[in-house]
Amino acid sequence: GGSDTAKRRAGERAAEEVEDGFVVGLGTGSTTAHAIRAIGRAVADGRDIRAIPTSFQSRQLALEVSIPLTELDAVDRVDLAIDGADQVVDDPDAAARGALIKGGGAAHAREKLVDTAADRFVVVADPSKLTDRLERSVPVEVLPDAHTTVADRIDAMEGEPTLRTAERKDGPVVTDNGNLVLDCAFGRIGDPAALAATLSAIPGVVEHGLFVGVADATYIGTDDGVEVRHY
Ligand code: DER
Repeated sequence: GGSDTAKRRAGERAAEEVEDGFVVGLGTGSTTAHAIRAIGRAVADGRDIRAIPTSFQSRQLALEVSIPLTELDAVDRVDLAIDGADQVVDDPDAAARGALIKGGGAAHAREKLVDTAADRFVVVADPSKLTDRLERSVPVEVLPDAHTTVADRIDAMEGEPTLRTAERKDGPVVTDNGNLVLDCAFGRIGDPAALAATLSAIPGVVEHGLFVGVADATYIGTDDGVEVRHY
């Protein structure tokens, strides 16, 4: 992935949007981790901020930096969500500008829930995530019983499904929700909205990593600054 300096600049710039009294959705991954640490510093300075984590990892880090935690069913609104991405469409002329592929960390089900529940959702990324067309594999979280039936449907759609295997555990990655992940290679995705709708309709699919039309902005960290894209 990109440089840690770039990731840190993006995360810290997004954290500057957090105001006193905010409820903030905390995404998952190494770039958002910088935002979480910055929010921890704001809390230490006396800011009144509550956070809703999107994974075991983001909850652990929020606890580590003492950000008070809450849940969706305990708040009236989520003011801002900050999250990373694996790919961001950055072609100014693309209809899918701002579309994302997420799920590299297998946290995309709760991420999409919190990111879309927020009044404003900003992405934090380094330049290596930018693309003119989405083309990475799309992570699809599936009920464990459904991994073969969903794989068959993905095969029939010219997608190449691979059950995500764990590194230091025998067998597959198991998500925070107790499900499995199929990484589905469709090649270059011309119409992410259409593919997103098709994937969502497959029985056994819990959530997929196509985030289309949900991001409000992306902060792109570089080695000497931060760029912002508004959608
Ligand atoms: O899983 C996700 O969607 C994460 O946001 C992730 O893919 C981005 O992780 P990174 O910031 O460590 O690249």
